[in-house]
Amino acid sequence: MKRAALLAVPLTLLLPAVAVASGNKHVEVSATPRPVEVVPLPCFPSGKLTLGMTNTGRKPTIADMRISGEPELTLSRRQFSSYLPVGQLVKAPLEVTVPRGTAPATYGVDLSVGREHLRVPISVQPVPRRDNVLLGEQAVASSTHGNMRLCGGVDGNADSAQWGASGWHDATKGVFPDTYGVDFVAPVTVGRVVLQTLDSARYPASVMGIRDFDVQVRSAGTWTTVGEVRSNVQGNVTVTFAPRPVDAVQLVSRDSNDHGYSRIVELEAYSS
Ligand SMILES: [Ca+2]
Repeated sequence: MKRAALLAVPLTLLLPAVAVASGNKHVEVSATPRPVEVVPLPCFPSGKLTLGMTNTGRKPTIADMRISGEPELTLSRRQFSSYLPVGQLVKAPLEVTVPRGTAPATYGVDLSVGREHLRVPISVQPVPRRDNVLLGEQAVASSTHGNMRLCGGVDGNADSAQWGASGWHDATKGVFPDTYGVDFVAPVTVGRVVLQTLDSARYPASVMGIRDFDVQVRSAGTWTTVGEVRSNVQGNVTVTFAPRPVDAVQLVSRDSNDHGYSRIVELEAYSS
C-alpha cells in the first residue's frame, strides 16, 4: 500500500531539492509550490506549502527540519521532525500567514536540515476585489469542533464534497443555538446572505444540513435579525433584506436535520 501511495506522488513534489549530507544522513529537502502566494486576510485560503524530506541514504534515519522566516510571517510550525525510511518522501504541511495590511512584496521561509538550507519565496499579494464580503475575513464562532477549521466557512470553497477540508461545524453536539459569522474591521454594506450547508450525495442537506436558522447583522453593537428560515432541506439558501451598513454578520443555527451539529460548507454575504 505504501508503495502505491508513493507512486501517486507527482514528481513535481520532489523538485527542486537539495541533497543534504549530515554525518551518515542523506536527506533531500523539498517544498511546493514555489513561490507561495499569501493574501493578507485572516481566513483567505492562501499560504499553504507542503514540506518534504526524502532519505536518499541506505539506512533509515531521523531528520529535523528547522523552519524560520521574516518577522512579518506567521508560520504554523517551526520544526518538522520525522523518522525517514529509505527512499520514501515524508511530507508535512506548513501554513504561512501575514497580518492584514502587509505590503505586497516577496519574503522568504528558510528550511534547514543540518547545514543545508532551502529558501522558499513567499509572495504577499494585494487583497483581491471580492463580491462576497465574507471571503477571507475573520470568522467568529460560538465553538468549533476539533476536526474542523474556524475559517472553513469563509474560505471560498462551497463544495460539499470537500467538506472535511473546507467546512465548519460546532463542537456542541445536540446543543443549539450555534453561531458562525464574520466581524468586519470597518462597516460593510450587506443585503444578501447565502448559506451553503452540507449537501453531498452521501450527506444530503435533508439529513445532515442546517434546518432552522436566523441571519443577523450587527450595527453599533446591536444585533438585528434580518431573516428566519425554518424546516430547510436545501443545500443552498439565500436570504435577502434591505441593504445596510453592518459591522458583523452571523448565522444563528437553531437546529439541524440530524439534531447534531450545525454544518456550514460556506457562508457568503453580498451588498445586494
Ligand atoms: Ca468552505
